[in-house]
Amino acid sequence: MTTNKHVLTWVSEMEAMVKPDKVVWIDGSEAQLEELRREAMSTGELEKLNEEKLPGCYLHRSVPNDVARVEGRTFICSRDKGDAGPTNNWMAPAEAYEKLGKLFDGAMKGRTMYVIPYIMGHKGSPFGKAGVELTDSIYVVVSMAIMTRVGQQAWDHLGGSNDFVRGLHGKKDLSEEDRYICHFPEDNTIWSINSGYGGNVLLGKKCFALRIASYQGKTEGWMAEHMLILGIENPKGETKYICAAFPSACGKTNLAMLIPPEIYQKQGYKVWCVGDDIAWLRIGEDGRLWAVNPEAGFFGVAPGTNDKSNPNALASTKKNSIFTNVVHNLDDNTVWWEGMDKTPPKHAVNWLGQPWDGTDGTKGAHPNSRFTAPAKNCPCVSPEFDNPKGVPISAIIFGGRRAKTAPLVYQSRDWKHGVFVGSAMASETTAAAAGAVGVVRRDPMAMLPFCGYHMGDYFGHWLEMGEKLGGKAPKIFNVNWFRLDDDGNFIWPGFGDNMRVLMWVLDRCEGKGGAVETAIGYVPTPGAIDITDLDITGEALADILSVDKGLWAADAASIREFYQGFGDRLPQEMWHQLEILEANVK
Ligand code: GTP
Ligand code: SPV
Ligand code: MN
Repeated sequence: MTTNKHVLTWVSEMEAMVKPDKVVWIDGSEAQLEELRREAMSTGELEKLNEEKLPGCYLHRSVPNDVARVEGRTFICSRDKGDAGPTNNWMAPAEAYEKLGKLFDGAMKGRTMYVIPYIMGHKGSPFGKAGVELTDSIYVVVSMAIMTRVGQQAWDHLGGSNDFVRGLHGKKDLSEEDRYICHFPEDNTIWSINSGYGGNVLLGKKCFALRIASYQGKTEGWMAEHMLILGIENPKGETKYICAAFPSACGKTNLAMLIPPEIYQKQGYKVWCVGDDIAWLRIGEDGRLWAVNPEAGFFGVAPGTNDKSNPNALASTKKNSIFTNVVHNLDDNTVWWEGMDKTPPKHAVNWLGQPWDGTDGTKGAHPNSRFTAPAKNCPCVSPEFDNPKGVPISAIIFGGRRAKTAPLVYQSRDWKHGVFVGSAMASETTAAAAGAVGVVRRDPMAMLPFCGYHMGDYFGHWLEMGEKLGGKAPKIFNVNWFRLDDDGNFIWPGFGDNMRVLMWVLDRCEGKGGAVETAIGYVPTPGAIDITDLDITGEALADILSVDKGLWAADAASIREFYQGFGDRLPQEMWHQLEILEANVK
């Protein structure tokens, strides 16, 4: 418990508004969490899974209209509308507090309000930040205990300070029409109502660690990014670190814990996972860019995760994990999802809670069904995972899901060009957010749904960070694992074999690695990417490394249109970079 008067005052104000029957302060102890899990089992909110096969694991279902982030109901409530920028929904803070205040009024009557103290980052670290989430959901409490560092350590970290993010979440009646996820960056505050889905309600994650933290980073001179962090250890025992930003459900968790192909394993290469979704980046005393993962767990996409595509993620879910909206296999009380193996369980319940045996052509698991697993479970979790200093970054990789246009990999000419490449990222939409799937949209730095302020200013912040980093700035690359052939098949094998591309990236960081300069940047020479043992021809590789000027001219036109939306807050440098591309593809 805490004596922090800022916390106590705020909690009692919120309590007066939501009027719970009871308030329970979460201490992070296993005994308290176990008591809560038991209570959730008695109401059906959680179902206990097979204790031998999946010890400490639970199944959870959200309601069918609440299975993904809701970008249309997500707001940035800055005082000045202009500060939210053209890519965010905006509501005036006073209006949002009033509107949601009415919804929250008495919203916890007959319920318990849980007070969850947590840290994003590490206890005692100047880079760790405290948050407090109030919620009426046990699912949220037990998930936050996996995803963040919860309990007394957060009170110790905060001390008497007022510097904590105030998160209020209420399930209310899960009404879609009155669902709101509102962020008040100038007040360090998040209010979320009428949802029970991960990204909308585990407020430490996207709401705090990206939307609020990106604003804090801009103000305080650091960056909060939608990036995985991984380390590649060479046979001499030296480890180089890479950050990569891909949009939701475009391969961060998979890349973050990849298993190296045999050719690299034999030589002694290893891959270490520092983080799979969020990176907080700062300039270290040595002038380099350093990254920490502020989270403590993985909230990963279940479908497609199997012992070939991502054995490390699968292993991470084998104990103390929560599965949401997957198939419940009643034969042995375990879970299943599409892409786990080829045989759906015969005697099962689908994500909607209905009997299902995989024969009626419907999907058993929701495409955005997820696992919530402690990072410590991951067989390749980095020895630096708990290091509050983080790890030094050699390369930054942007990437998206694109059937055409973007080659397998290319390197930007320099940091400024790299910022342009990130700003012009485009990707096909996925099931991670409500709405159409497979539509190409611009998603700068994979931050479109997560930047808590004007994105023109955000590009400016990237450029400024590059100025400060100077010659020590990481090199910037772009990848696309998702190029399709004429029959709609992925050309590149992907997954573990993406290591072959990362090796070229690291080579380039050391001034090695063959490359040719093209209209869009440096592309590997044939032979610079090792395809030993791969079922891909040199021709096919050359094809996915090719740069089609016609397609890029069309892309440049679409970037110009996109840029126009940012008005005069788009840095001049971005226009300059676009003009270079336009000239190059003419
Ligand atoms: P969020 O948690 O939503 O931020 O997603 P993420 O970026 O961590 O994506 P994740 O690694 O969970 O991958 C999402 C989907 O992409 C899964 O269905 C994967 O099977 C698929 N995927 C990941 N990597 C590759 C790849 O290299 N090639 C192909 N073809 N598919 C991939
Ligand atoms: C994403 O959608 O990018 C996720 C899942 O990582 S959520 O936490 O729902 O945002
Ligand atoms: Mn994500």
